[in-house]
Amino acid sequence: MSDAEEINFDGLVGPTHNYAGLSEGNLASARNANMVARPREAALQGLAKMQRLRALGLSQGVLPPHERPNISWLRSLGFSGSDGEVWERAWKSEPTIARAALAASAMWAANAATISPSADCADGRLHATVANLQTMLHRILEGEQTERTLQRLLPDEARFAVHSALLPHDALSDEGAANHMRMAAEPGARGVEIFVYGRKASETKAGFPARQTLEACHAIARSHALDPARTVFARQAPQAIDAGAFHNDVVAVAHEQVLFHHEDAFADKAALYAEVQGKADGLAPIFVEVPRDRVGLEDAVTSYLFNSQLLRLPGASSLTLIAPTEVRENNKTASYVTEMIVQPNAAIGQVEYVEVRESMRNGGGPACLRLRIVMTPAERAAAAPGFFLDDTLAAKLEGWITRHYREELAPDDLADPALVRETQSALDELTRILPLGADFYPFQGR
Ligand code: SUG
Repeated sequence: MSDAEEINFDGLVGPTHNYAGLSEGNLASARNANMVARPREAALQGLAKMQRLRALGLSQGVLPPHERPNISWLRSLGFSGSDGEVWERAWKSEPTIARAALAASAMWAANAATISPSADCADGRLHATVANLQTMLHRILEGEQTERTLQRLLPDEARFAVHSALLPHDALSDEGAANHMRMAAEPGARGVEIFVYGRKASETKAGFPARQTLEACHAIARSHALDPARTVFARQAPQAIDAGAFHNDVVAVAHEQVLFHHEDAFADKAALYAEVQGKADGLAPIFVEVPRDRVGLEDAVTSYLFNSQLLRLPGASSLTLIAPTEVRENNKTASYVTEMIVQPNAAIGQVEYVEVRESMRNGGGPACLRLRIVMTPAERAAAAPGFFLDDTLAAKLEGWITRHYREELAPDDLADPALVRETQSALDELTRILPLGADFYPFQGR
């Protein structure tokens, strides 16, 4: 047995969390546009989820929010003056650009990067490719800081390879781990990596945006030196995207031997099953399919049943689903889950509900908020220790959130130049709580 473990690194919700309706094809983001957001509650909900997983016996990491509003980007677009003036001017003259510059979307760490554990990579290193997130203007801004964060977290080049984002172009559209699954007999064993794409670069587009191209998946698999004999590329069902599954992780999640998915998640389910089975040397895959006549795509998307975290608690004989409370509030998904976990020999035998409502209103469930990194004990020892959550760090973060975050952000509050000062002073302090240093955020150098 290998001692490698899968560690969830959650994105800390940033102080500018708001509802701007920025993501076409993400029904929650559209539905909740211009609602009053509660940044303090959002961040505390995220932290409480991380602490819950720790209480269940799992290791947990944390990733810092990005500098928002992104004043450097606004300066590059010709705005000048003090940082507060840049913000006021941008807000007044370019509202679309300003809203993108304010988004706290880096909280959804499943979109930060694609991770391949060292067991899967020919050079024996753990590989990470930063996602270019090129489909949405507000998200394309994330790659630069994500790369710096991952370099701080994974500094040892002999063990870790952090790749820059693919050139941001429509043909190489990449949204990271949200469109990537891995099945393995246990986390440290060689796995089967499954890349899920929505379109090929040459195809004409129709319907909601398909944010992942096959070409991007191929590029990542090549850079990570994955074995083609253990790598699968599967097309997401176009009807799932059009029903609001803008990432594969809205309709499917995998862990160890288990792939839990909606009947309509994949364009060719039979081919996917056959390919996984054929490539799964040493692993007996279990497919847990939720039929559409039990849970329709619409209920899957509104409840975020599949955007749950699927994991094995220490010593447990079956997997646990960490689901959003919205799953419990939906009769269809609630009764499906209740029945599923009591089946004899259920692959998924427990459910835990977590409250991440503020994030959910922007289309981000428990699984969106985390980036999974499988680490061997040696890799964990080589990673920067300050990103791993313990009670002391959690208490510091809780105090920091409570001191710095606004309780509410209404659409009319967003123009306020004081928001720039507030978020900068919050992030400045954060660089002393997490191992970021005095030059991490661009404003620190101005
Ligand atoms: O990219 N929402 C994010 C949600 C990302 C969820 N991630 C995963 N499924 N892994 C998105 O659409 C909304 C922001 C706003 O509208 O203010 C937003 O960016």
